[in-house]
Amino acid sequence: MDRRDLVRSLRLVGSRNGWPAVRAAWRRRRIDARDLPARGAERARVPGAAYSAEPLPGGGVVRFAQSSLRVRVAVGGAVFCGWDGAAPEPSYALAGECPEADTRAVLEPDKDGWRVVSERITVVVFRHGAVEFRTPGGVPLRRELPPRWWDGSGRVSRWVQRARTPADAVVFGLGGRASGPRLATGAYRLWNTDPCAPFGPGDDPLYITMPVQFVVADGGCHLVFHDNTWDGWVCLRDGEEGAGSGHDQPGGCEVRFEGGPLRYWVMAGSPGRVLGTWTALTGRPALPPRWALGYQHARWGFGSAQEVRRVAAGYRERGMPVSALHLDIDHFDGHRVFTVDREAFPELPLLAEELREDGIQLVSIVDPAVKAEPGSAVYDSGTAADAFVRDALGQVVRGLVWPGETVFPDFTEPRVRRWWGGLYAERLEQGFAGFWHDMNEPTSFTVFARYGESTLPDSARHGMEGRGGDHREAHNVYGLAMARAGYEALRELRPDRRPFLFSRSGWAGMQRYGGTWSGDVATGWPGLRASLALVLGLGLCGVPYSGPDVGGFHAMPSPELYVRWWQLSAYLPFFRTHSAIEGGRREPWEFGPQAEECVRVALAERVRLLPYLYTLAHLAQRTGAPYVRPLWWHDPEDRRLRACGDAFLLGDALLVAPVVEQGATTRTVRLPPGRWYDAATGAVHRGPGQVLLAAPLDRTPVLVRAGAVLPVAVEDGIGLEVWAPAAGQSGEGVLISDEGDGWDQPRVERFASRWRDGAVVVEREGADEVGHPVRVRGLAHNPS
Ligand code: NBV
Repeated sequence: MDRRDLVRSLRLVGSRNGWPAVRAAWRRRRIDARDLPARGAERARVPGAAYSAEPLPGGGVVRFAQSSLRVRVAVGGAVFCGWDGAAPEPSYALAGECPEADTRAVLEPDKDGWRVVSERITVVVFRHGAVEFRTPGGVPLRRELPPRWWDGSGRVSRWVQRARTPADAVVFGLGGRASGPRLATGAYRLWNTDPCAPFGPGDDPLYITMPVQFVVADGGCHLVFHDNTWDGWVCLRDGEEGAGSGHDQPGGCEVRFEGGPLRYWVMAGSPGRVLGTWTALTGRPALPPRWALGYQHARWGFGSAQEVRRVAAGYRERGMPVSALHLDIDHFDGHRVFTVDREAFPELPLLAEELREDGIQLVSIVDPAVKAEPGSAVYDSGTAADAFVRDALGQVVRGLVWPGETVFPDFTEPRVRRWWGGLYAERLEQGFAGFWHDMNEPTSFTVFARYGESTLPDSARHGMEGRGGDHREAHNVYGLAMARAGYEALRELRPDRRPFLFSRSGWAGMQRYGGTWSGDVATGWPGLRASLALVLGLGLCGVPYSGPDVGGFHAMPSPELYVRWWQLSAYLPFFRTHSAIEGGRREPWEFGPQAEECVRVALAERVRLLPYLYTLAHLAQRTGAPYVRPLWWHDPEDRRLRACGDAFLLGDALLVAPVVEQGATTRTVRLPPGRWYDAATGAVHRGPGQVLLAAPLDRTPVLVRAGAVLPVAVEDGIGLEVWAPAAGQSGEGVLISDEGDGWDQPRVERFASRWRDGAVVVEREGADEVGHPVRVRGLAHNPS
């Protein structure tokens, strides 16, 4: 048992939930001991020698002595590999139907075995089951060694697959990892987990795990996705470069699963292309309503409508626009989901209306666990709908969460999703405009991890879309399926609005339904750094909308830390202050006048950049490209950029270098190639290289790409801020705008900037007039 677990467990035992938690842990163990099939004898297996191959649309099938491999290139360029007859469907990750096979790709004999040549990847299948993926130019991207299975009873096979990647390859992704964005040598578990304590960079796994690796190497980028929802591990080993000595050790990756199919997808190309292909396969990110890009404020423990009004008034009086206030579980009646504490929050719809008139939306937390309490409406209707997870003997499984003894909807059952979705009608009637899914790993309190994890029993039964299965297979997609239930319901209940939903847990494809946030990130400088790692890593897994609890979740940050957290988050998609009930307040005026002033500057910049951020939201939805991108986005072959995880590109135009070290008043910034302007001073810097920038407490270093045309808010609408291109060069920008909600086609305006007759001019594609006020910047350093 580690120290964290001990501390957490002792704390829980000492609390009101102490004995119920001991009982719940014991019950969970007993159910699993009774119902989980014993592992029994297992038989190890490898594919053996290939004996035949048959071309099929998009590739073909190679038959080995003890297995078979189907290779299928899909339209769009993603390559599917399925062993032992595994097909792409059914899959929780795929959005809709599996894409058609690209019939131009065919399986043909090769000197090593067989190969499938496609537009972006060449796949070579070796005679004993190794599979190599190469760029069209023949550069190896990854080589999968023959897999190994351990076939057990009940059709469950564990399996392991090792791969080699180039010596210089670095890996990102695997969901939300606090230690990232670049994932170092180590073992990463694939099991969505509530750490049940504030987390920092050393804590793993967390709420969102995904078998998605984004691999970047000099020879090219690729994404590999093992489409398997079971418990597993990915062990990464950095390669070693022999500094030209010819002794390069390849990088290594070992993927193990406790069951489920051995099937995976590989896609390659530039980072933008890879994410385009990935989100074409698993769904484009949902477009949030415009207000969801504004600054938002949450608190566990507002406690009453008066307090909500007081906080809203505080922001209003100080001229600090807040776009949403979030109500946590304390607004429920006894922590029961889909209820309201009517004493503390009488007439919630009225409060919502009042706030809306001030431009503030109300967001509601939604927990999946339902208090097991006959007579309460949600429990009774769920029982009537047979909605709750049962054990193998047919008893409803009970756990322990905030309201006490609880039961858990089985979101992997379509009819349960419909029942659950209907409950959002109550939330809409209360006036809520957005939804915050929490505790959906799912979490059920337990003591001492060795008596079981803080979730449902492994043997608990799930519908799995009619196929039937147990929690070992359903666990990782519980949050994803809950998000689906909420999203689909909101589309029906409020067809003219775009759903706004973010979920603590999730899996590959969750971006179709909404975004996520950090969860309970620890207050402290390491927590601040972890916040950025999470956003960057999730973006590379296709989930572009996320952000941390600004200020950290559990304790009061120092004014300096609070300011730096604000300054980072003002450039992240989801921008929300939040804290635990005992974590202190997060209103800017609680941190003294100097901090308040710094926050005011950061907030003003956020507001100014809204048209740009909203354009990035539209671009994410159209292309899968995250708003927040690693510095190597356009230059993946630059190893120094790959090593840099404490700065990022916001879209194509901005490079943000937040201060994440206590006491720092300067910071070094690594620059991608090109000409960059310091947004504060206008000073010019040339990349590639490294510069030292001033970073006093009231400033985040931000650089702007020369030639960028940046849509920004100006007094009466949207203006264009143009940063002079380098001499003889041109630049560009795009503005995508709409009503802020709804489904109407947005307006897309493309702009180009260039030098003409000694002046910088901007033109709009296909139009004579630019149509927006233009401000040219960076001229002082460009004598014409
Ligand atoms: O609902 C209370 C909290 C919430 O404030 C937080 O954002 C979630 O991550 N919730 C977790 C449950 C309790 C955590 C200790």
